[in-house]
Amino acid sequence: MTLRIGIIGTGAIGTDHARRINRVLSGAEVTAVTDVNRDNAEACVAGVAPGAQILGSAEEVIAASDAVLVCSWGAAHEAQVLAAIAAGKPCFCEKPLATEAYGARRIVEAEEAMGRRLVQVGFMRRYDRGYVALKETVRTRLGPPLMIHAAHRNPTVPGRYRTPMAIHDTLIHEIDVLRWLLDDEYVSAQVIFPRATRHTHAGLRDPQIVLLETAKGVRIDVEIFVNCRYGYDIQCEVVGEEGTARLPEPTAIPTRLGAVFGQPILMDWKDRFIDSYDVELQDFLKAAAQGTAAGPSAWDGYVAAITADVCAQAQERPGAILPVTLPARPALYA
Ligand code: NAI
Ligand code: ISE
Repeated sequence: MTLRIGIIGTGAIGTDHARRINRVLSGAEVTAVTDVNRDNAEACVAGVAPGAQILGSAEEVIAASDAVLVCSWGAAHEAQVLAAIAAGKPCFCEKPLATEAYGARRIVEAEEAMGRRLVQVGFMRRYDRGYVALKETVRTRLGPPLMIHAAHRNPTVPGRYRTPMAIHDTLIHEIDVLRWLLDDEYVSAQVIFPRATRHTHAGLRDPQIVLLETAKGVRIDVEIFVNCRYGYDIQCEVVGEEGTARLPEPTAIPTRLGAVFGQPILMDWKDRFIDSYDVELQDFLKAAAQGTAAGPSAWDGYVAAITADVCAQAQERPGAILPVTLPARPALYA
């Protein structure tokens, strides 16, 4: 059976997911799309989803599909995911699950009431070969992890990007993947601001350093620098009792040319985890065919949202160490 997939929000990533479902992955076809900007829906259909009808609302897409992808702006995710759960349809939601923790909690509660998992959150780094190998090394060879040094650097961001987005849009990936990497939970967060780059503006403090502490006592520093100019660069080094391990660099051809030893650096986030998007969505399609969801859960999205809210509060009080308090994990997510 070919799953009928609906896509809500056909901008950059919605269109890219439509392409991979129709051209790369197996078992599904994009049959319905919607976007508040109809031009974007038309461009998506014309470019990569010729078999899809353009519908007027998220609800119509949900009704017409076996499973849906929510790829709209973060603020719209909560209502659209809740509508998918209410209809009993598996739903892949791009990060963030909701822009504030209480929205994510409502999704967890709705899924619990339904009694089965229906939501997968788009934390694709858990599917990246580099992070998977790093996790295995940490688990088997490094001894207890003590510290993580990480960095999330973008060459530039759009003018509408503001200070809190460094947490909700950008750091959210590290919040999820580092907790997964360590199999641990956060207990506190702190934000400090170094000297600002001249390439930013009044609405964006850039760079920032977020310091996280876990229940097992691991200390994590994450640099977020979204106007670094030189490339899209994701770094992660774990320091354990017996040694250190690093996230591998993306494959690139090193050159010795003109008296320079060189290695290219990617500029676009779309290229950095391109394989992991394929794997995460294939995982979604496999579970959706059984009427359920796998992979990063609504609970993971909720924990990330709670942590992000604390980090955003910590931005308001630079230097203050704020507690991260998590509720008990429901049985559905054991
Ligand atoms: P975008 O701005 O290119 O596309 C979003 C689309 O959603 C636009 O076409 C917009 O018109 C549409 N839209 C907004 N609100 C809507 C609503 N209520 N109903 C229907 N359509 C609506 O943004 P982009 O980069 O595609 O991001 C979309 C989501 O994906 C965001 O939550 C973002 O954080 C996430 N994302 C995840 C990435 C990842 O690495 N996992 C990478 C990039 C984005
Ligand atoms: C973007 O929205 C993403 O999700 C990318 O994966 C991330 O690395 C980038 O910083 C965000 O702006």
